[in-house]
Amino acid sequence: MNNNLVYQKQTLTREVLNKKYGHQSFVIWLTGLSGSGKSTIANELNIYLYNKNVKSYILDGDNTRLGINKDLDFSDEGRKENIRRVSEIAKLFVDAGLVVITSFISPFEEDRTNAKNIIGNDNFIEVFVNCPLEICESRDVKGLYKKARKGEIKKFTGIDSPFEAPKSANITVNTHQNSIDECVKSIIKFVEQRL
Ligand code: ADX
Repeated sequence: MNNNLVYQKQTLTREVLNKKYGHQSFVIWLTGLSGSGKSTIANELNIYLYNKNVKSYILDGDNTRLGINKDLDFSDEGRKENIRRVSEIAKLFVDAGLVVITSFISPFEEDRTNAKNIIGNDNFIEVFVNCPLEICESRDVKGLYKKARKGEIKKFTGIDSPFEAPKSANITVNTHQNSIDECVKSIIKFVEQRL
């Protein structure tokens, strides 16, 4: 930590921007296994918000790992740093007046709690995108479960790396039982009152 830093206040604060844009800013944090439907749900939520003239942006694990987080692996430490960095980015976006939809496996309770602390409890809506491993594996959209079973990918979530299901998510959607449309609608119902 550098003690020679002073936080620089700006005139166009989040409050000013929220007023100007006509909506609040916060984070919709999607957590769930690979293949559970996070990215699809994030995309549909984003379109819904766009059509309502709400400024929003998706932070997606695959995309951020191709860029800012390309130096990180899938070890517990790599995931921890991944979630820490994207939480700091999400926090900046909230400051910029946006609704942020994050799509990260974020398998560890401790890292999600850390994310909530960085972003701020009041700005954080945790959504558990629930789907049993067998179903995610049978979908295998990216063919990664197959590779993980063959041992070609190590530390794959659900196979040889754990997923700690959230204990106190604000919303849980079950993508094995309900359509994407139904899941998106139930999330919207919850977040709409926060806009
Ligand atoms: S997290 O665990 O650190 O939150 P993140 O959401 O960023 O993961 O990235 C997950 C994506 O990376 C998956 O959707 C999958 O496409 C890809 N991936 C590659 N290797 C792994 C792995 N070992 N475990 C999980 N996902 C992996």
